[in-house]
Order: sequence, then structure tokens, then C-alpha cells
Amino acid sequence: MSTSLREIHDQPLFDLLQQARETHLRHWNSADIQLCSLLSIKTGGCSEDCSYCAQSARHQAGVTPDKLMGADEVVAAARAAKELGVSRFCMGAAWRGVREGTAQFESVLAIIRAVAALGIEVCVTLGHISAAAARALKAAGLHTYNHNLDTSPEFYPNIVTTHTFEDRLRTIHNVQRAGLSLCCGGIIGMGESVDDRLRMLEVLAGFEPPPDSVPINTLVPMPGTPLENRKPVDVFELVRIIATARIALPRSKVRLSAGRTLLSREAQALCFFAGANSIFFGGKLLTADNPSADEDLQLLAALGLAPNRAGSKSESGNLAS
Ligand code: SAM
Ligand code: DTB
Ligand code: SF4
Repeated sequence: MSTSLREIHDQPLFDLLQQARETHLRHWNSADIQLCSLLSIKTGGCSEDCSYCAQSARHQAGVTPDKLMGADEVVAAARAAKELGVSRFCMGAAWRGVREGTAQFESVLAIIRAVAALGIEVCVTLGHISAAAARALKAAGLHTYNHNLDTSPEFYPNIVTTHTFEDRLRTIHNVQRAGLSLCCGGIIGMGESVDDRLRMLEVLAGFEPPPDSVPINTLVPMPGTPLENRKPVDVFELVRIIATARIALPRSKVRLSAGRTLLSREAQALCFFAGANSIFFGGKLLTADNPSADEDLQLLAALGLAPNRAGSKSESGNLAS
């Protein structure tokens, strides 16, 4: 991990916040925030042993495995999300990965075509995919693929043993080569060190190009998973990572992701000030709870944040710095 990221991260908190805010204002409109909706289209029964995840078949988290949802049901959910004002619809599948040519993959392509026809950005997270699968997803109208690093390469074997960090990098490479937008971030609060968190940011910043969006999840300690008893992350540690992510990845949307139900309104406000400009919106994540749409709309209104205007200054045309 580079000394400079550590130096940035370890500054007195207000100096770090000021540097992050200045970086943010150089690249983004201050009030803009992206709302993304999340739907689990294939829940539970996953072969992998990711120790944070309630959907692994190896843990007893009480998640009943479901088969892949039908396109009609997904489109109804996407339409409802669009009416609530979200600009991106993200769909998650509890798979190690999916191969092109399979019935499951063809069904996902049909879902993507149907949701894209609503005129909303479509994102999926399906686990590992090949270069050919990434190209087929792009051709079906997919905007973004989410595939997280989750932590540093060094800490990764402590949280997952059924696939490797290099497997994750291979899929990320396939996604970027296919011309898809990349959403890639991680989780804090799994027992990793600050150096692990910064190493993850360093790997993300080294991608060419860096991810368009970077979800920062705080661990939701799901009962029945090996990490169920982890202590919640201290709010200032979360704010420090968000601010450091903003500085290390100035042109990426930084998403304040899982774990917001454990944060006060004031803590979330501090995260937005530190550079977060995207959230998952709607009462449910994949299996865990998220703040309700009403609560979030009230919070955003109280802070004067403008939902779904999360284009960069240069993207929005007349404000380029
Ligand atoms: N199976 C695919 C994969 O692993 O990439 C996609 C679904 S997986 C559930 C998507 C992401 O959700 C994970 O990479 C992780 O960052 C996040 N996640 C899962 N469970 C979580 C939890 N309990 N707390 C915080 N983040 C979690
Ligand atoms: C991401 O980084 N976080 C989302 C999304 N990408 C797929 C998932 C959060 C899952 C939280 C735990 C759950 O709902 O089971
Ligand atoms: Fe499966 Fe993804 Fe959960 Fe790992 S994070 S157990 S790959 S659904």
C-alpha cells in the first residue's frame, strides 16, 4: 500500500474532509446524488463460502434458495423503481458465475433487454463471467457490471476460499474489455486492517480506467454467517475510507452502500460531505434491510441533495473545471 494513501487517510479528520471536499467539488456538482435500486433476481443457495454472505449454501443464515425470477416480475419491479425516481436498476444473482449459452444466461439476457427498454440504466452482478459473456451482456443493453474486490488481495483468502482474488480480477478485465461500465468496491468491517482497506483502494485506482462507481459497503453482520458477531465499524473509520476513496478515485461515483440502517442521519450526512454521491434506494438490499424510500427522501431533502443528478461536472456540459 502506498505511503501517500496512508498519509492522506491518517490526517486530522477535518483536514481529510477538506481535501476530499475540494476534490469532490473539482469533479462533481455538490448537490448531486445517484439513486440505484437493487433487486435479488436469484436468491440463496450459492456454492461459494464468502464469510459475510447470507446467500452461501455453506452457512445457515435462514435464506430460502429461490430460482431465477421471470422477466415479467423483474420488469414490474424495475417499473416501480423508475416511478420512485431511481436512475439505475441493479440486479443480483447468488451465483459463483454464469456461462454464456446456458438457459440461465439466456434468461438473464432477456431480463436485461426488457429492463433496458424501460429507459433506465441496467446493472447486473452475476459472479464470474468470461469475455464472451461480457460482450453478450453489453449487446443485450447492459450498462454496468458490478463485481467487487471486497478487500485487499492479502486479506481476501481470510474471507473466501472457494475462489481467488485473481478470479475477481479476470472478470473485471473481461467486463472492461467488453466496454461495460464497471462498478467495483468492497466491504469494511470484516476484521481487515486499515492497510487492507487502503490496498483495496489502491488496486481500484490502478484499473485502466478506474471503476465508474465504487460501492463502499459496511458489513451487515448476517445471523448464521461466520461474521455474524463482528462489531460495527466506527463511523469515523467509515468516513475516513469514503474521503480517501474520493481523493484516490476523483472521477468515480462513491456509493454509500450496505449498512446504512446502522447509521444515523448525521453519520450519513458526514459520509456525503466526505464525497459519497450515490446510494442504494428502496427498503431492501439483496436479503438485508435498507432505509425506506420515504426516510431517504426526507434525508436528501433536509440536506438539499438532488436525487439522480450525479453526472460529473464535465459530463453535465457547462461546468467543466
Ligand atoms: N455472487 C455475486 C458476487 O459475489 O459477485 C454477486 C452478488 S454478491 C451478494 C454482491 C456483493 O454484495 C458482494 O461482493 C459484497 O460486496 C456485498 N455483500 C454481500 N453480503 C454483504 C453483507 N453481509 N454486508 C455487506 N456487503 C455484502
Ligand atoms: C454492492 O456493493 N452492494 C450490494 C450490491 N453491490 C449488489 C449488495 C449488498 C448486499 C448486502 C447484504 C444483503 O442484502 O444480503
Ligand atoms: Fe455467492 Fe456472491 Fe454471496 Fe459469495 S458474495 S456467497 S459468490 S452470492
